[in-house]
Amino acid sequence: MADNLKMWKELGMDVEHHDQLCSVLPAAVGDVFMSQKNRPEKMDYFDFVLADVHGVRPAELVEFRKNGGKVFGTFCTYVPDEVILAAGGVATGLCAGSDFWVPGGEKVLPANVCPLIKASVGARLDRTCPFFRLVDRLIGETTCDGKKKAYEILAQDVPMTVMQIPSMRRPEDIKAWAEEIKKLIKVVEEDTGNKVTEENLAENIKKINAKRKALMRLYETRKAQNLPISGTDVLLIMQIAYYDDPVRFTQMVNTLCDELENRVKDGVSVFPEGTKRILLSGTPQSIPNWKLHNIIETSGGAVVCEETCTGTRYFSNLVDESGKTIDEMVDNLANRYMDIHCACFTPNEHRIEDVIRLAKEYNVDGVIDSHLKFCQTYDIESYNLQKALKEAGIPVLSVETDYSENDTQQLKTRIGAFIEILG
Ligand code: BJ8
Repeated sequence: MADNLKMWKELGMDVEHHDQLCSVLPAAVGDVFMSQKNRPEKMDYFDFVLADVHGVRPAELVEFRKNGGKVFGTFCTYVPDEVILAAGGVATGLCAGSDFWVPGGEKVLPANVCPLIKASVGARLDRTCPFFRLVDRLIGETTCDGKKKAYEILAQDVPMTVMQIPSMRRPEDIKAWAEEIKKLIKVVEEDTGNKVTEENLAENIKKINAKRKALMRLYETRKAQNLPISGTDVLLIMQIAYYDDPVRFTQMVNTLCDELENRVKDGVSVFPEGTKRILLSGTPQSIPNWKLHNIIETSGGAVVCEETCTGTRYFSNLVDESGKTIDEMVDNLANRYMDIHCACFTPNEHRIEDVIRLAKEYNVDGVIDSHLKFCQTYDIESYNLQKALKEAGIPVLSVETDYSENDTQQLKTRIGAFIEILG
């Protein structure tokens, strides 16, 4: 703790204000995670990372920077970590998930902006998150309007590169995304002083594919009728995926999967029989936003899959590893990343197909489609998604939420009632 304090001060953080966040987190962690029954033993690594979320990993990154390393902060699943790693940099996800940071964002943003954006801006400008303090550069992207405009404000405080993401997926759009990746290569090369070569890019494509494979393996275990792990625990793993060292993280997920696969074989379940299987779709749940999972899993349901960026959208589809030249590898990266089905794209029928396919593969009883308040793209897309799910005979509930506790009681009532009527 004393070491953390020293580090936070050196990072220029507002430690008194940050203390307020530190004082509520342990209770929240206890309520949400430690109260669960029969958790897998190998969750211990992820619990350890969470217990010192503003200490362990920031300390590693501070050390990395002392030795000349560069850290790049990202906000979206579309930004290819492979390129940053190939230049010897470190990528760390920065999307913020706590109401604590929202007032800081509202000092410079309108109140009717999605909480993820407000919290992210607040975390940087209020100096209450070590990750936001230690990044050398932010890599933004033009996904939704709120993010785009917020980046203009953040760019006044920290070096920023914004990638121009297409909003359609025609061949010319994929080509345009490949060009953006090439521009990113130049930026990271300049910042790090290291060249992205065929060798190091190929190596890092393999590294991130291995991470995706580990997460695919984790999700596979959730298809079993007896659930070896809760959705809340998986959500925590997905949140940590955005900022942990990728090689260590992959190893830890695979170790956990060994235990989970044995649990599946032995018929061990963390939920009683009759628990309803829920697929959660929509906007991501950034750390420490565990609200919906917690409500669902304390209301007679179990989240068995997330069609979100803190779920399947993060790891679905591997990058083709056969590229030999930088151009081929960049094309392969562009193809894989353009196959993420975010509601910022139009048309986006593949996302709707994904949700229906996942609902069947995970044998769910119902889908809860969620979006953060003021997220227009996911809110509007919910109409077509609900229509398609109803046509497929899959029960669906649409919910809107934010990071506050104001709607918790109402969500408990609605989600509880929805779970009650499921088969
Ligand atoms: S690929 S979901 S990480 S954009 S919730 S900030 S869209 S107003 S987070 Fe996202 Fe990339 Fe898409 Fe995934 Fe805007 Fe909506 Fe807020 Fe959002």
